[in-house]
Amino acid sequence: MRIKLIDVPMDLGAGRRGVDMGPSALRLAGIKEKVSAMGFPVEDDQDDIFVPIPEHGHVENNSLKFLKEIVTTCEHLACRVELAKEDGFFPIVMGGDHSIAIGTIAGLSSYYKKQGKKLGVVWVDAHADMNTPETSPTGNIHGMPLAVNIGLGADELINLHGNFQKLDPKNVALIGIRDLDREEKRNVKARGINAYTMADIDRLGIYAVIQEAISILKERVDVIHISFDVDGMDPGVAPGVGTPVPGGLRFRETHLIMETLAETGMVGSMEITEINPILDIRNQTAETAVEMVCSALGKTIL
Ligand SMILES: [Mn+2]
Repeated sequence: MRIKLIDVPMDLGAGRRGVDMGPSALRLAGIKEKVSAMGFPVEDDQDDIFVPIPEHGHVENNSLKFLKEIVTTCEHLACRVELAKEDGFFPIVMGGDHSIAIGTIAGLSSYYKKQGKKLGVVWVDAHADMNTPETSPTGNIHGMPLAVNIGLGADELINLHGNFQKLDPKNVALIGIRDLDREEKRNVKARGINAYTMADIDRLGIYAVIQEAISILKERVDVIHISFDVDGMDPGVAPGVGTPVPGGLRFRETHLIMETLAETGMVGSMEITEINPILDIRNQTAETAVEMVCSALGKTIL
């Protein structure tokens, strides 16, 4: 397995500055060295993805802030991800706010569609990211990417990198959620997403939850993408995030999700989002995220 690292230093979809430094924090935490040390060749993507800073962007619609800029960046990202897959790489996309998932998943979906394969996604997050411009209280696009991927939301976003539905909602497992907007809850329930709240995890235990999610996906899909919003973890483990919510996944619980996914042999790509180094403590959040990446690639304790 050859790995390609793709940097997306974007914070246009978030409500506060700082997650644009996520790729730097992950590199400083040694993502390249640690993945290389597992025996995988790691390459950097040769083409920098252009991301304007918010000060140079334009908010034309308060329900979809920085829409034009995010569309341009995500389209570029979708092309880079698709090309990486065509060249046989396992892409690791480093965000950036979670709106980058619109680009990552559009690129993956386009690639797998041509291969006749079905894409599943494990989405680890404190939030459901299932808002639409109508339901979002903020207009920040990082609260919308999962909705967009299943075909809900602004046309410019859902038709990005091809006019087709990028993801079947039944092929999504949403894990760790604990903070949803009222209307957003309705979107999650109505669309048939396999959602596992922190209350479910408390009751069943994380191993039962991830096993159930995997057994559902195994029946339905050929490959799995991990969309990892680090705010899915508890703020005690991952304090450096833009939107911390108490009561999240603990250190070992998060590892076990990744380890169990790696055992399926179905994971073909991953993205890490929402690391905010300004709010972090000595880069601990990025360091933890790198450990989770290694687990997702198959690192085991023994
Ligand atoms: Mn998210």
